[in-house]
Amino acid sequence: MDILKFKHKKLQEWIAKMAEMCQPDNIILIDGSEEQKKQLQEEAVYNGEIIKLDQEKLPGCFYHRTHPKDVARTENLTFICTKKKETVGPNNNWMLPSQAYKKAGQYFKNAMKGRTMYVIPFSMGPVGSPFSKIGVELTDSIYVVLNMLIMTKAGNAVLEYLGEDKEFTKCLHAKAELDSEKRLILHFPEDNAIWSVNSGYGGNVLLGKKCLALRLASFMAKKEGWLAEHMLIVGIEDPSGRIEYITGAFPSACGKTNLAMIVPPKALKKKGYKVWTVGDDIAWMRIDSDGGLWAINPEAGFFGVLPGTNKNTNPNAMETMRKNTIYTNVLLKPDHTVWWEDGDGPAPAKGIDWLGLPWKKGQKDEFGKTITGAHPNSRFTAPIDQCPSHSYRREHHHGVPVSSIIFGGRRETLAPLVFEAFDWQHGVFLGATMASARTAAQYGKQGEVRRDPMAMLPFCGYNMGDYFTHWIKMGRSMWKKPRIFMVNWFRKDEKGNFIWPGFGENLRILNWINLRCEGKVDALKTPLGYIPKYEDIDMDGLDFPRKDWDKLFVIDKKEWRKEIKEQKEFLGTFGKQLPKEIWEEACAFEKRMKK
Ligand code: GTP
Ligand code: SPV
Ligand code: MN
Repeated sequence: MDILKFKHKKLQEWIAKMAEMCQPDNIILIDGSEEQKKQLQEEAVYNGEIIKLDQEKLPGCFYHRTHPKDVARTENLTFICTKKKETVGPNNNWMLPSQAYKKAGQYFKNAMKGRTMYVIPFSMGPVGSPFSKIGVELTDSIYVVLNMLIMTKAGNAVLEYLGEDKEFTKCLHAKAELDSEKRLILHFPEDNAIWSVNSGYGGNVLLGKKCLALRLASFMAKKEGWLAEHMLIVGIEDPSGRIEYITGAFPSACGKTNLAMIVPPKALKKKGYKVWTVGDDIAWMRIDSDGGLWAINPEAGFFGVLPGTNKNTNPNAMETMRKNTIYTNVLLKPDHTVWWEDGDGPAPAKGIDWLGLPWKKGQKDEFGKTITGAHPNSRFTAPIDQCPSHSYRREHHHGVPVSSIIFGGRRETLAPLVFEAFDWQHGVFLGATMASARTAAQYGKQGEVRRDPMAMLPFCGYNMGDYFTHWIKMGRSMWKKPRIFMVNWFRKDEKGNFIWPGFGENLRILNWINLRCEGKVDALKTPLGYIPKYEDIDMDGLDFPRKDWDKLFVIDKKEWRKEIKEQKEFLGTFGKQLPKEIWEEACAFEKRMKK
């Protein structure tokens, strides 16, 4: 085995050490060239790792199935490894670094025998920007390499930037045997390292994404005074040309990608509203010299949910994935194109499902349940700049100014369509007590409501009590604070139907949010916060009567009192680490609801 030579000594030594443990047959450097990418695609097609789709209908597109027991992030196998257990808080699984290295080391040992180790130098954010972070991922999966080439800026330019001694995150990944019993996703914030073994799925293995850009970055952000958040970033341009940028945190599979590329309803488009997509999953935010908060998206691609995505719900996503896209865990049609539930067009008569089994339309399992062709967490990986609404500002190293932050979740009852926090501290409380129904993006009981503060429960790399304190401090350091809002597109009526049409129509709500930020519209005060007046929402082209609107804003005080009890119980789990300001907000809310 010949080891590549690098002028960066630490990089050289680290690769040698990891290769010594994993024993790959050879080592290949990912240079970021089109030529090498094509070669890797061919090789992966040849060895069956990916399937080439119809290159006329879907140019540059490929298909991949992950192991049936490896189709979503596994939070129970994800650990933050620090010297002290208190550092990670009740929100994380913890392991002592020495133990973690030892345990995973057994699984990595000889894991790449007979395989190639790929070395991927990558940048989260523009290469060379002071706000970007560099990582190097070692992996034995071409699927991972091809995804990283879309999701990050990877290749020679990054290596050059690293020079002889610049800092980078050491990321090690091996599929190994894909054994779910031996799967571990380990983070070492004190060593700036990540080890992931026995998985081949998304957030578990594209180590720049959740592992670096959220878990490790949140840890760094706390120290350095910025925010690393699970947020979309979108700009809304009004007919006068003014653009307001909104960032939004919703838990996994709760609508970030959709909102990031929202298409204005016809009547609003005609008036001149435009949308600018900056990011759909992660935002890094810093306070700039103007006293405001500025956001960048450290990613270069989307890793988006497919079921439910179609020409009507998200036309920009459909356009984005027409070429150079990797489709994971969907139905493969006989003509080598793909299909998923609630996608475009009727279900095909037959195909090969996400498990790799022959599939027929309407086929039921032994319990009479319809067998889906695509896994509910099936996804597409596509470059952001293929999105028709992508923002030219995405490449600016300082990002875009944030006017408002929205928090949201999937609540069938209780939570109104939208309301505004009284101030920053109240907004932090709203984020801290957010809850949402569990989706297919994580293992666990689907539909169960769980607390997911700022949609960061699975991604905050340290004690969330300290994280709330950090948020409060950030507010104090800004003299141009974004306003904070809560939204819920998912409230249902007695019959179980969504009351609000959602998707593109959500722009009407974003417009109200922007008017609030510009001080152009007043609102109604409720115990929850400020809610819009029906007449202040532009309903042009939408038949949405007042009686339905009112259903979206019913405040059931009895149910809310139950909710407050649960909120307080949850906040209590952070013990003395919980900032007193948040507890005071909870008590104040309780008092308002008693009146
Ligand atoms: P992650 O990539 O897991 O972080 O998810 P995400 O937050 O980006 O969620 P995404 O936009 O992919 O949406 C997930 C699911 O919610 C899809 O099936 C969408 O069709 C559905 N969805 C998104 N927006 C709305 C909405 O406004 N109303 C309704 N009813 N469904 C929505
Ligand atoms: C999420 O689950 O929030 C995702 C998908 O964005 S993954 O990258 O797999 O974490
Ligand atoms: Mn996400």
